[in-house]
Amino acid sequence: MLAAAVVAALGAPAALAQTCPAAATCTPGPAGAATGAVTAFNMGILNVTLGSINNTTQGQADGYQDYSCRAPGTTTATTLALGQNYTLAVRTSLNNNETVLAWIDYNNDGAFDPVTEVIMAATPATGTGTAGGLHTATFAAPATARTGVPLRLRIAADYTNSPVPTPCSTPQFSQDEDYAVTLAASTGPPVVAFTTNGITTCSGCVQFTDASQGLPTSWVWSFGDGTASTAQNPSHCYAAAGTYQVQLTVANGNGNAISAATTITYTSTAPAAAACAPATAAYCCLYGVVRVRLGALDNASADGSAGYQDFSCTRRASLAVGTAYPLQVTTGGTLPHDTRAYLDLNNDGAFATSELVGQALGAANPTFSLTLPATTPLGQPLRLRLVTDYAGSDPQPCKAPTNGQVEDYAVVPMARPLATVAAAALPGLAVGPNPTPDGHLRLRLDDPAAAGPYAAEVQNLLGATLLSTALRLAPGTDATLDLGALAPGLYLLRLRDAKGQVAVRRVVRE
Ligand SMILES: [Ca+2]
Ligand SMILES: [Ca+2]
Ligand SMILES: [Ca+2]
Repeated sequence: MLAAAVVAALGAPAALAQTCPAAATCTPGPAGAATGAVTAFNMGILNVTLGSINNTTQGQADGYQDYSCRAPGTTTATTLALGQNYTLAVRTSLNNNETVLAWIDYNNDGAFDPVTEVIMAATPATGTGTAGGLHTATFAAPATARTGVPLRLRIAADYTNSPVPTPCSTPQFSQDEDYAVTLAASTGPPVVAFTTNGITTCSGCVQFTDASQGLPTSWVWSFGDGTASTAQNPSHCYAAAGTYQVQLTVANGNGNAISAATTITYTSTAPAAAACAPATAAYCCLYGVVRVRLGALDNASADGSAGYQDFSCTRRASLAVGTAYPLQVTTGGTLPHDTRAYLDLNNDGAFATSELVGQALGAANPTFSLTLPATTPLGQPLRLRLVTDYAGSDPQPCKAPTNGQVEDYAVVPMARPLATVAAAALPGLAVGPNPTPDGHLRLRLDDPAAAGPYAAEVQNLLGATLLSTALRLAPGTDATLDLGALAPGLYLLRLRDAKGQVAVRRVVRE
């Protein structure tokens, strides 16, 4: 121990300086040894880039390749700074999908720790066509990693249907390659950044995660409500609904940096919590909900592979009561689905049979018509639940889908906008006195063609119906309405004739 410490303190003589990474404790074999000839599948690692590494090679037929021990300045070694983000890009064959993983032997012991030394977790290819076969991952070397010596970078690739590669496994169809990475201490001030688990919260609590580069050693979070934290990754709960500006200040031995403000919105109006959250039992075959459109809401999401998803806090549609809206559900893949939509109209967290608002059995991509009853209380968000599963599955609001998915959204009932009603209808109708001091209104019709029975409703500006009656309009005979029970204010008088045509007048009760 003492001798080793002395050697480390003195440094190794320059002539003996390590120019290659520590020998690997394991070496993957070439693909095909167990399964016979696999060259026809054309898999393999064809190009690797990281820092100054840019190495284009042949694929699987090369077998395991150790490119790590080359002269400095070659395209198979690079120097990176601790704590800074770098992106490793690995291109594999276009012919077959491959899974790629990568590790750096940060402590230079020749072995790859599957947790602390992984820099690319199992990553499928992105891109199509000539951009296909590309695997990327961004990572930052930890403060504890060895600096100043070449460290072994191992990249493992194999067919997606083969077992996920480990640092020591021999691939069935693809290839492993090793490179060299030398780490250097971080020399500049930190670059500040952070993420959250959502900038809109309905619980009031937000998880903040530091994403700064340059290995900061101190953190000061200002949550915008007069409180602060010096934790690296704090969780914070706001006491009152509102919007808050959050800033993070980080520092290391070389300086500090202050983030721009991120706005957090705490909305305390949320649908009642759902009584059940059905998980997908056995996702399969691209079943699920991948897009929902309703009013101004348009939400793309993962299919049933993501299981139950609750979007009811952040994904809301404001809908006017008494108005029909198309609810478009895009189902995953091309197979037919059974889909049902429920709206928790009484906001009790449960979905009664009477709250089924649409269903489509044995169909892909259904569109439902959703109309909120005119009596729906305004402003309170209601939970909209979509359940979808394979055709013949008879999905239910609290039944776990076999292959499909349950997703929740929120619908916010709003007053019917004036623009949607025919204010110019019934030009021959006079309503007075308006304003009315005692609530009595006379309705006088000059147009004989418009004579007949009418349904009359008086609504407040929130769309709630306060008075509903039937009356007959005819020239020479005034109809009367009594608004005497209403509070002073502005109201809408809606008159609907036998054909369903609607006329609206604004009336003021003094
Ligand atoms: Ca290769
Ligand atoms: Ca190691
Ligand atoms: Ca209910």
